[in-house]
Amino acid sequence: MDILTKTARIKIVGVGGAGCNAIRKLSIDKIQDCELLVVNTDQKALTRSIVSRKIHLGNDLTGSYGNPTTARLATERSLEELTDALKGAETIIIVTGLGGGTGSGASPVIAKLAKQLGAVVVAVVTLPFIHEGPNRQQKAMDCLALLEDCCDVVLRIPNENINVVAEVNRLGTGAFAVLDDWILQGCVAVADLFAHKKIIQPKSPWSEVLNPRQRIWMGVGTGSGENRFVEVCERAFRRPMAEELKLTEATQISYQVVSRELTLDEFNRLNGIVRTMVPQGLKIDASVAYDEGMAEDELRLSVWAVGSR
Ligand SMILES: Nc1nc2c(ncn2[C@@H]2O[C@H](COP(=O)(O)OP(=O)(O)OP(=O)(O)O)[C@@H](O)[C@H]2O)c(=O)[nH]1
Ligand SMILES: [Mg+2]
Repeated sequence: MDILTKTARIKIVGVGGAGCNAIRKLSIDKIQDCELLVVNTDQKALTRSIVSRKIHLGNDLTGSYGNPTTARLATERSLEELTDALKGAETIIIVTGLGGGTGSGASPVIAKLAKQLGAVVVAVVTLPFIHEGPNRQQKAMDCLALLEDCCDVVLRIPNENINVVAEVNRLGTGAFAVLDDWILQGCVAVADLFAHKKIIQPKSPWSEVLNPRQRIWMGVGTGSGENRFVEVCERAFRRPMAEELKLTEATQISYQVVSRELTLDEFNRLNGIVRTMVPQGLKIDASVAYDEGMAEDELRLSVWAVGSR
């Protein structure tokens, strides 16, 4: 059976080369409630993808040759197929690397369609390395403006940030492998906001906390074993994925903790550690969700802080 014929609440769409690569690992690490789709103008790249549901944008193309307009037109020719694949989802996460032709040209068309289909639309995008040059930067900025017009949330991840995260400065495919992993963690964090049956609900729904033009600080930490509570906090706070503001400038902070099970004592312990890591007096909204797919001693934390521009 085609997995997309039974409707998942969350659909994750990898767009273009980077987007398709980044969600590849998700098809192995399976996120609860999610289905995957890859779309590209480049047929060859699609063939290589291990994600089973694929759409070749424009049908007859072998790539966009770096031109977002070519990709936009190709995507408009594939609207029917895209509608079929995306309809019924409550949340659609669009994952792409901005700066090339396909991701930058196709993503806004897909985001608009997703919105028309009634979904909550989240874009998880990377911004080019500085060394990729002004041409790619400009294409990324143009696309970002379009995405901010039609998405509910845009998580912007600057590629440059990985120099802080990776132990060594890497270029080329080494850097991209680290980035792929990072984007994946961003997707998981977004999916966590929506996917699970929450044991503790956030006081404010995410839609009141996040909007596409807000500055976002976001960090993710996973950990296991005895020391997991400290570990997840250190990872999430020391190496944020997006850091468009300082925590001291945040108007609100919310965090999601996901585990197989969590006792009240454990939750209080985690909450206590989080409180030592954020500026005093800041409003903190916490939510807890269970994921049966996780190991008993495994924990995942995502922290979101927001501030106006
Ligand atoms: N995470 C990740 N980022 C990548 C990868 N390859 C390229 N990038 C980044 O993503 C941006 C877009 O590149 P691609 O995804 O190759 O481009 P595309 O969207 O397929 O567009 P065209 O190939 O020009 O049609 C680049 O400017 C890089 O910053 C990758 O394998 N993984
Ligand atoms: Mg490509």
